[in-house]
Amino acid sequence: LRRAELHVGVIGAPFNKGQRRMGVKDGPSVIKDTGFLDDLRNLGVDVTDFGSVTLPHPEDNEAGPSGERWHKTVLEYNRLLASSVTQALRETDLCLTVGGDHSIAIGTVNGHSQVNPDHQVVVLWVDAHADVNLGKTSPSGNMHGMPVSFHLRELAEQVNRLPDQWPKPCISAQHISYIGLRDLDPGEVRMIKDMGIQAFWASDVERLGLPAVLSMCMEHLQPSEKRPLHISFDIDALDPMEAPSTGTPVRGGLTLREGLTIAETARATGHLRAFDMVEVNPDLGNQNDANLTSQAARLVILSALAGYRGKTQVCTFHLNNRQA
Ligand code: HAR
Ligand code: MN
Ligand code: MN
Ligand code: MN
Repeated sequence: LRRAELHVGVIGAPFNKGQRRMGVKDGPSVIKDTGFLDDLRNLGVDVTDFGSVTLPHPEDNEAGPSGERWHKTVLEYNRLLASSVTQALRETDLCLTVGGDHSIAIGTVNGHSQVNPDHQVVVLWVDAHADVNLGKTSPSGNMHGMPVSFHLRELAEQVNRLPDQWPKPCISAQHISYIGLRDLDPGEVRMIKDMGIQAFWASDVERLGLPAVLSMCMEHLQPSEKRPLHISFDIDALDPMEAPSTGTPVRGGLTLREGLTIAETARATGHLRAFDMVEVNPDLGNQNDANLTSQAARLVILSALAGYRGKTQVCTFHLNNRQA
């Protein structure tokens, strides 16, 4: 029996209160229906399914002090999710969280950062949007447009947290990079500029080419044993032709091929420890749209976790597993 190269813990996060479209709650089930867990096992990945995180108590409809919709519900849900992510990472090498809307990255990044508090988690945010709004800069009040703001130390004083101050900021502006941006609010553009966050817009990918963009990202973030890499992958980073069933599609996005290359490159660092796949909403568009979108999510996941692209195993790097 050969020992698995990688042990992955998978968490479902069927959560939709970070925005106003119900169907994103079904993201985890339609992505699981693609059979990706069996695909991973067939590719030699050891998989533990940690099941789904749901709120045990009724939802609280109240908004936050700056109009953050479902503020308490979103943050209480994420506190639960964070502890599941921490638990999964104590037992496995890599935690895959399948959403759900992007507000779940409040919990995933926080939970990841708790695993070894001395180690600085570095984050690659792959998205059409920057998701760094504060309550007061958000045009919508939707908290899926805010998760990054909760994590940044530079914004610590400006974010509305739970009464016990959860979640505490856990990353600095130099430890996050963006790829795929093309739809930002004016306040977000200003904050990213002021904090000096590394940001590659879709137009930068076009102008510089993805390999150059990825090497600049990895050089900047420097993933290592002491800087575990977290990827938060919003399916709307991809062009709507590749992934139409998502709540806030923006044309002019990444190709699926580019999405797979990002995933493979992250894997090849050997330091990928957490991966979020979010914003697949099978209610939007027709059945074909939903299938295209969940298959795109499946392929990105297989590339990130197994270096697998369709029918060809393209990436043969060995991971620096903790137990190795
Ligand atoms: N920036 C807009 C807002 O804050 C829309 C962002 C939300 N869309 C997402 N997140 N899918 O990436 O409301
Ligand atoms: Mn193990
Ligand atoms: Mn997002
Ligand atoms: Mn987005």
